[in-house]
This record gives sequence, C-alpha cells and structure tokens, in this order.
Amino acid sequence: MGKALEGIRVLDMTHVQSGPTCTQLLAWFGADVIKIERPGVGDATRGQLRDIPNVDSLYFTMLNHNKRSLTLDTKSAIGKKIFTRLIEECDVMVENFAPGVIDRMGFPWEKIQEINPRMIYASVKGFGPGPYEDCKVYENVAQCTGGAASTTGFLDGPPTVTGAQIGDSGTGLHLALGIVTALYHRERTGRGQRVECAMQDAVLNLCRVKMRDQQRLAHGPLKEYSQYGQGIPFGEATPRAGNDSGGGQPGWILKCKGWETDPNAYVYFITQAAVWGSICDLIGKPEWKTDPGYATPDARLDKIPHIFDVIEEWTKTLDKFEVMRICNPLNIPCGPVLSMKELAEEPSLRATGTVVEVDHPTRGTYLTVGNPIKLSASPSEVVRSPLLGEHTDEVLRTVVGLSDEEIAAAHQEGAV
Ligand code: CAO
Repeated sequence: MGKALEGIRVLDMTHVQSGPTCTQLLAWFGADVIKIERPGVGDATRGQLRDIPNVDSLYFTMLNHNKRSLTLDTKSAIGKKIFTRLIEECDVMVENFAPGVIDRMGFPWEKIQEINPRMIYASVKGFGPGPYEDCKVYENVAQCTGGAASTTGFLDGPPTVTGAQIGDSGTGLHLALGIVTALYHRERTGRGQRVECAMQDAVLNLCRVKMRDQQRLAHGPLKEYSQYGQGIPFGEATPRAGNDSGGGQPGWILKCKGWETDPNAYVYFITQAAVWGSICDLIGKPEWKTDPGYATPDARLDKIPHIFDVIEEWTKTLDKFEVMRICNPLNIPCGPVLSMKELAEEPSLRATGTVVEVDHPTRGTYLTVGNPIKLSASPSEVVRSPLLGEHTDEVLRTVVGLSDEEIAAAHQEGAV
C-alpha cells in the first residue's frame, strides 16, 4: 500500500501562502504535485523575507515541501501546448491567482473541463461572488473582512489581527478538504468539478462562534464575557473579548512567575465547572465551594474578572510549567503560553514529526512544521522544497511526453 493520495497528480498553479498550503498537504499525503512557476521568476515568496542572500526564503521552503518545480510561461505558444498536455495528464488543478488571471491565460473553467472532464479545478479567491469579487486579497484583509479582527483584541483597544494565518493557511486547509471530497465524488461519477473557497468565507467559518454570539446578543448580554462582570454594557455587535474563552467554561490568560521580564510567562487557565472545588482548594479559597455567590457556574458569571484576579495571585507564585504540572492531575484544563523558541526546541514535537529538520542544497539545514494530520497507513515524510525549475526536463519528458529535441526547443524559446 502506498501513500493515501498516490497516483493523484496535481497541477499546482499556486503562489504565496493560501494555495501552497493546500497543495503541500496533498503532497504530504502522497500526491505528485507539479508546481508551475514563471521562468526566471518563480513564486514571489522565493525572494521575500530572505534571511540568506540568493537562497530560497524560509517563507517559500516551508510552504512548498514534497513538490516538483516546472518553469513554464503559460502565455507563450509552446507554453500553452505544454499546459494543455498537463491539464490532460493531471487530476487536480489548484490556483490562487487574482480574479480573472486564469481566464486571461486562455484557460477558463469551461475550456479546462473540455480538455479533461475528470479535472478537479480548485481555486482560492479573496471573496466569493458579490461586490468585492474582483479584489486582490492578502491574509490580514481576510481576517478583517471575515470577522476575526472585529472580535479579536481587548474591549478598549482597536480591532486586532492574529498571528495564526487563518486567512491564508486556513483557506488552504478548507480547499484541500474540498479537493479530496471532489476526488471521492469523482470515484462514483467519473466527473471532475469546480471547487472554490473564498478567504472571507473561510475566516467567517472559523469565526462561527462569534456569529453565534451575534444572535445571542438579541436576547440579552453575553454573560460569559468579562465585560458583563465589569458592568460594561454591550453594543450592537459581538464585542472583542480579550482572552475570554468564548465557550461555556470561563477562561483567561494569567501571569506566572517571571512575567515582569519574560513576555511569555503566562498560562491559560479554565475554570471548568466540574473541577471548581479543586480550584478553590488550590488557590486558598475553600469557602467559595459553598458560598452561594460562587458555588454554581451561574452565580459566578458576574464575578469572572474578580475570580481570575484571585487565581492569578496563585499562578504568579509558580512558573507556567509548574501550574500545568499541578493542575493536570486535578483535571483542571490549562496550558502554558509557549513561545516559538520553546516550540522549536520541544522534543515531543520533534518525535512526532510536527517539527522537522530538513536539509536543503543551498540553504543547509532548516526547521519546518511538518504535517499536523497523522494518517496511520500513510505517514508523511517531509522532503525539501524544489529549486526553481529543478524538475522541468523530468516533467516535460515523463509527464508531458516531449522528446529531447522538443525540450531543447522549449528552452530556446524561453517557454520553460
Ligand atoms: N506564465 C505566465 N504568466 C504567469 C505565470 C506563468 N507561469 N504565472 C503567473 N503569471 C502571471 C499571471 O498571468 C498574472 O498576469 P496578468 O495579471 O497580466 O494576467 C500575473 O502573473 C500574476 O497575477 P496575480 O495578480 O495573481 O499576482 P499578484 O502578485 O499581483 O497578486 C495576490 C497576488 C495574492 C494578491 C493575488 O494573486 C490574489 O488576490 N489571489 C487570490 C487571493 C489569495 O490567494 N490571496 C492570498 C495571498 S497569500 O496566500
């Protein structure tokens, strides 16, 4: 048994982050992903945020593992012929160009379907059909237009974007699921289909619980939000809620020992109802177990900020890992705020392949995040990203079926 997606060939027209995240996942699951890049130029991220001169950036290498790179000018005459052959030979085509780019290349969906009716054509755009359908979009635009920014940050501060790339990588993940679903559908019908995911829609999907709260607002204040306990009235829209858990079990980020100098000496602490008694004992407030003002979750709702202030007096006496060590045996859900440095050095993440060291011919060894989705019969091995055009001749010969003379002619014309 090979890898789960072995035998699936992907024509990868993606660039920057959202599309490459999707095709990298497919490649990790065993698909043959052929990344098409402009001759001499390549994916713009190869040259962005460079840490070493003239070497593919970490931005590029960390999003393009396990792929082959073919340079191709899809606007040249030879390029169009090669591209048509690739559409014939591939199962999936993925792109995240600006709206209209693929049509201008001369390959609208109708034509792709005509060339290969089994083709699954997947694309990321900033917006779905509507007033903004022609707009170019980057990560933080999607975070703002999809509802994440208006609900992230503190009540008295401006809207805030998150470091998690929910617009780009989040949409790429959604798209990958759409592609695999369409492949499953093709098994039964023999036909491909179009798969589209707008970044605004993907972000909104990830902010689903905030849309839930928007509707709950019509029936009264959101009592699990800290602002309720602080006596601050609610407005018309779901507010920013700082570090509130957003769920039925209140939570907050609390200072731990060393917070004055260490920006990550914090722990997320959840006062789950089932373990309330253990929390009261730990923080030296055993009387809260029976006090009618604190004994039940409902009674505590108007005191959430105060309760966390008291718990913090306890967490400040311990380092974040000690808090975790003490709380875990008591089933109190909590988690230290881990820095990127700590995550990079965490042995258990190395052991599972979630953090991987990769060797690269021009960069040397670098660290990357491997496949977070683990399949027992199809484990992922992380293979370094390709150099620009590294597999051009190989793909032209074995996939497109060109002779050595035809390959030489394509080079001479500047088409590859
Ligand atoms: N051969 C010939 N031409 C090529 C080519 C190839 N192999 N690959 C790309 N091109 C051309 C395209 O044809 C297009 O040219 P025209 O506009 O003249 O038709 C151009 O290169 C690239 O188009 P673009 O508009 O997509 O690129 P950009 O850098 O200006 O914009 C981005 C980047 C991300 C804003 C835009 O692609 C976009 O909005 N994509 C959809 C949303 C998205 O994915 N955003 C996430 C970005 S981070 O992941």
